[in-house]
Amino acid sequence: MFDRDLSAVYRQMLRSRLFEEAVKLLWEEGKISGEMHLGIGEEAIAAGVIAHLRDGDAMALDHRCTPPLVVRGVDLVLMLREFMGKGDGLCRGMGGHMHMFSPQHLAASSGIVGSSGPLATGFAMAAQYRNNNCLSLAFFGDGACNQGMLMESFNLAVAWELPVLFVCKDNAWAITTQSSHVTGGNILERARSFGMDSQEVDGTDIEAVYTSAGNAVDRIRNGRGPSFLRAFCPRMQGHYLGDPLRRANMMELTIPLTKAFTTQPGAPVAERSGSLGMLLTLVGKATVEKQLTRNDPITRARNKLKAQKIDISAIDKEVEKEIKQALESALLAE
Ligand SMILES: Cc1ncc(C[n+]2csc(CCOP(=O)(O)OP(=O)(O)O)c2C)c(N)n1
Repeated sequence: MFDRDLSAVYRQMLRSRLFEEAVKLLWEEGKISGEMHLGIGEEAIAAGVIAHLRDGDAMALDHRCTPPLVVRGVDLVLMLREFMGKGDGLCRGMGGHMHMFSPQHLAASSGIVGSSGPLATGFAMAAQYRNNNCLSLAFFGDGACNQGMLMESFNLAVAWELPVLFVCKDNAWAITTQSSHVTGGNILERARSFGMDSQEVDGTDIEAVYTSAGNAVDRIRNGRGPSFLRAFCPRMQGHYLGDPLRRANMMELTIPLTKAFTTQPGAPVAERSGSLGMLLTLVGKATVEKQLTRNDPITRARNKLKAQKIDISAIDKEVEKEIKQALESALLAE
């Protein structure tokens, strides 16, 4: 049951979306250098899970850490300054968008895929030792589920009944690799095989995420050990901003691909055909992914609110203003 005003959770989702759209603008203007991984499409997961946290709970995050940090209340200007590599940023400009740390919020992220597992498990061990009824969250992708350190974390968290919620944001991709091509068995069954309470949820449906995460958090706070939540979500901006796979266009690819296929000498024809087939499948999937706006968690939340006759125009305006001001302040400090 959704026991909370959906509009409050929608506000958090929108804050994250508009903030990341501002980040995208800065990146496009060259004010943020290097790779930028956005969590656009993951807002319902961040807002629906984090809504159940209390003071003293911790978050260990991956390279798509912006939505959870925004939702948890980290200062937006400090984040923008950090992304721009400025000395007055959240981590003195030395972390960049992937290595964020806010001691006040007990939140840290890392670009080492899978590392949120051990980090959250270690925090959970400390919480258990202190007996303070706090818990930790680990956010990671489906690609991270093939990392040994994450499996080791599942194992110890179950064996020692640690208060940790493992959240897999499953977008079916790890850069250009489809998870299904490199994953044995089923991720949910894998988590269950450790003896861990494990559920699957549509990560674009805020009510479903909120409810599943709430059940898991209650269970954890009642001392029943860790839980695993697999939340399906779209990867709406590709792996990172400027992702060539996302921009790939069959018209533009035809000439270089034909050239590559016919150039001699080279690999045997069978091998070339296989590679060409694989490439075309990837481009096709990325194109379909680009068009899947019906999976947009923000649109879905708005539709739900509209169906409940809840007017969100005030929220929209307030959030737009908040993000605009954050952007202006971050740029003013130049
Ligand atoms: C230990 C490690 N191996 C490889 C990489 C390179 N890498 C960066 S992101 C990424 C894909 C991660 O996929 P997933 O966990 O599903 O997250 P997504 O990017 O799809 O959200 C990889 C392999 C890395 N950063 N760390």
